[in-house]
Amino acid sequence: MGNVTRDISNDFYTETLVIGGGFGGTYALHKFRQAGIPVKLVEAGIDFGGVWQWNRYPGARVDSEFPFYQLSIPEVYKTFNFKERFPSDVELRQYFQHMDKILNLKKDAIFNTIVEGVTWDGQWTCKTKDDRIITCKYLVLCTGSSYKKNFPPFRGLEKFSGTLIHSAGFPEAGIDASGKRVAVIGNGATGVQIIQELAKEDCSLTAYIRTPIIALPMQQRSVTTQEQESLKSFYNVLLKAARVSKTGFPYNSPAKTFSKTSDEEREALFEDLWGRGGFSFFLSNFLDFVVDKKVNECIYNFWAKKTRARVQDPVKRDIVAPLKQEHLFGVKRPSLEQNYYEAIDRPNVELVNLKKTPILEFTEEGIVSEELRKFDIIVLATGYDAMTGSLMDLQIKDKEGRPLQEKWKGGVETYLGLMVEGMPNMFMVYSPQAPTALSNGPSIIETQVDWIIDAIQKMKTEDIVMIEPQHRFAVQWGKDIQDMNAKTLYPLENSWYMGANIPGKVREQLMYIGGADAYSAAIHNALDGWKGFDLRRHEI
Ligand code: NA7
Repeated sequence: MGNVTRDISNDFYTETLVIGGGFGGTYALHKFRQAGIPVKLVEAGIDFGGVWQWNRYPGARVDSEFPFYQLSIPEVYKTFNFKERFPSDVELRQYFQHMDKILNLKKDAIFNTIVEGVTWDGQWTCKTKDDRIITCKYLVLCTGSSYKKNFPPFRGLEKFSGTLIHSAGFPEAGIDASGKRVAVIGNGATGVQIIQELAKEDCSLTAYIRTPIIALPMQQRSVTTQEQESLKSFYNVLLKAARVSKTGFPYNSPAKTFSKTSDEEREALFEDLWGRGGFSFFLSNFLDFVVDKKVNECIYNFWAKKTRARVQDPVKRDIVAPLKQEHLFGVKRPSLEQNYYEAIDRPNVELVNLKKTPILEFTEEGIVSEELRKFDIIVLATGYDAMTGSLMDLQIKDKEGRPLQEKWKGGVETYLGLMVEGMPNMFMVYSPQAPTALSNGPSIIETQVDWIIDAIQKMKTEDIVMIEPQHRFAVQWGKDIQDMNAKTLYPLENSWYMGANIPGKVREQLMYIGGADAYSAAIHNALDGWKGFDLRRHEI
């Protein structure tokens, strides 16, 4: 048999290749173009939007509040108005379409393109699933934290003959739940939104709950065009304030420490934060809840008191908001809800407490826990192989040919959450060992992308053709994170922050927990004088 010749007509070289077209990718594409650095973007989906392209489940919306969940690109924000304080997936897709229209991003983007195979031989070579080859000098991975779906290894999953659907796999047309028996497994940020939406429909809904989420009142509201227009002259300042804050939300932090406040002062603070809605109760609360169990319990008790009052059914009440604290507050991601606790109280909703009756197997007809329940539709709101899954799927090998999977077998190792040793000129955005999920997405993305562009500009000015992190510095970056983590309560909860939601994944803190402000200072300090980098200059 002769050699099959590859069609090379779609192969190309670009100085910079950006992989992923969500907030990170679109911002990178825009900024690289602005900086005059040639760039192309490839995206697995059909359009820009990242998670908002994939997440079309009933009730999908973001937990980050207006006006902070947008990019600080004046020509885009001046010409777009959101409708709600917490925009829906539909609105977010409209935002991306608008951004594309204003910036003409599609000119440099290729969709329906999955990269699987990335190697280095003096430049990066990326192979696509449909057998194209793209080579580049700089590679920017904007593949997101929540891309690789988690299908837990339930026994017999494949046997189910009804509709089995992951929350990130809903069809554009949605599903018709009317008159159907529907199961939702999981009550993370996604499960909460699906459950509170489906419960209103004429369906019989069963929610399988393992760890009850600590959900906070969203306090959704409409935002008028007039309100936005009058605020727009301050967006520049507000979005900048977001970037230099600890979490990407420039909320107030309480001035006093917990031990210095009276019971009355605490109660007043809690009431105030509760009323503000959004993440205020989480991010403006006594910060020592992350390290001190007593503080954590006090906050939990307030939450439980408020939440239990909303659930009439005593059995359901004890499942979703147990009186005695079983889970720590805020070290596993809290979520925002609109009417979740009223929704689960409805007679068409049944809760299955998986702590008492775990899922044993799936059958053709449904799910067996202590008994078989039959379903027409099963929704897996079971989350993602977060933070590292999308990077591993790229099948990247370092300059010695070692796959990333092997390099990170014993745990993630990055420098500054931006680069990996042995992978020159390759940058990551919204990445592990950066503040990522502990901060507002667009804010931390802008910090990272701007740093990458600064680094490349500096390379060009100084005649440097290649940068890569030094081993010692990368090891230290990870060690500092894990050392800091060990002093907190994060290790005590099974969260995806800790990689604990995927069987076999190394249990370690995947986020930089020192705050986005400290992170920004650290990465800029490293860039100043190239601390921790090996450099290769142009040979003269
Ligand atoms: P999450 O936050 O990972 O939530 C997944 C949910 O699925 C959570 O309630 C899990 O329970 C549950 N789950 C996962 N595996 C199982 C098994 N094997 N059995 C029973 N229940 C299971 O994903 P989301 O999609 O909700 O949110 C992801 C992020 O998107 C979110 O944080 C925001 O950043 C937006 P567990 O808690 O592990 O007991």
